[in-house]
Amino acid sequence: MSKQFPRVDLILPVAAILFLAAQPVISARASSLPQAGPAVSPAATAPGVELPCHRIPNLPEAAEWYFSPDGEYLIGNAKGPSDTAYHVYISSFDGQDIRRINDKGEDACSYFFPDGKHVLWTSTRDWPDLPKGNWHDANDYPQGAEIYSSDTRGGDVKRLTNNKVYDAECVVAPNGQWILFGRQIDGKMDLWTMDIDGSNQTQITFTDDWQEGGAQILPGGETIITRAWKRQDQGRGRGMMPMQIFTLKRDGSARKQITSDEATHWAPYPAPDGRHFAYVRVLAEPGGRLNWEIYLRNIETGEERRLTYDPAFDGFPSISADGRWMTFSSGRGGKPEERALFQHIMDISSLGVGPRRGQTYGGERIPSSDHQRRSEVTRRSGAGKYLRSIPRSNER
Ligand SMILES: [Ca+2]
Ligand SMILES: [Ca+2]
Repeated sequence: MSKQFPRVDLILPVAAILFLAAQPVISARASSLPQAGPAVSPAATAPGVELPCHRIPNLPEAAEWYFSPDGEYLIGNAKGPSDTAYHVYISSFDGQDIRRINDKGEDACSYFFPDGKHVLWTSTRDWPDLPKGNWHDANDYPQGAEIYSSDTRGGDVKRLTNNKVYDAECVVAPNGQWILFGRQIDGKMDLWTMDIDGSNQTQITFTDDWQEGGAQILPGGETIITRAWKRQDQGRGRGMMPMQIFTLKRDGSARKQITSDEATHWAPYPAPDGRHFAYVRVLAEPGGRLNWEIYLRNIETGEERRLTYDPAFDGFPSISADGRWMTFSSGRGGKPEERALFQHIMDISSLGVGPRRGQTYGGERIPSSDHQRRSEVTRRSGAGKYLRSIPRSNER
């Protein structure tokens, strides 16, 4: 993940987390953040108001979480009291039902299958003798990282990759038929796809200069959104490491650069409307202090709205299938010396990025069955109401 960067990865190896506060986190998926952010317009750093958000109760230090298809649960990395490393956990939306999925090795990126009954995750559990590596340093990614699927209680584990190279940053396609992931060979990161049983592993990017990763799939199921940095920038010191966001088709064709200014554009996550995505921009505040903030951007027009306004790290945004909630990892509210990240949920229902009929980005259509499923997501458990009943984590 990120090199010399603040790390708090999600994937984070234990010790890594400790730094977080002062230096934000980054994860495998998001990996490699630049250290010094590019200049930002004054408007971007002006005080603003956040939508209501709440910290998920009971979860220990956590980062990089994703919603289940029905929005009732989330999956991500956390480090519980008895853990010596970050592991994959599943938590209910309200933090009342928390389970560890794996307890061996060190875990990283995870994701729900659209059936809500299976999950995908990354771990070094089967290579205890390989060097641990560093999830944040692209020059030292854990070569023992493999991708697994299991049920939502950690049973029925199936290993999908088996090699001594880094495999991580994995997501499942909206139709549940294929998996998108990142693999690093000879220091080069590229995107790959495979069937859900691990067969047909296929490389889809072949870019010697750009290092892709942290990719997601748009709701139509045919377009991928990813961030990438240039290999030549990977060794940059405390200056900056520009990152840009691209879209491409699932076979690697039709590559298109979405962002262009000299900034760090990191951790893109598509909204269910197929037209917007959330991402993280690293701001250089007055005095040179870095601040990771989350933005929502229209893919085609480039119109943006800043969603977080907090001096602490805010990153790893992901959005529920109904477009009502965004979860993200943040160091807000903690003591500076703790440097820990915790998982928060923001009510973004007012932004109108939920499922919509008709064409999405690139002329794709969300399959009607999937559209219906996303539209029908409701929180029958009342967890959303519960969450709203606890103090906001951004009350000012
Ligand atoms: Ca591997
Ligand atoms: Ca922030």
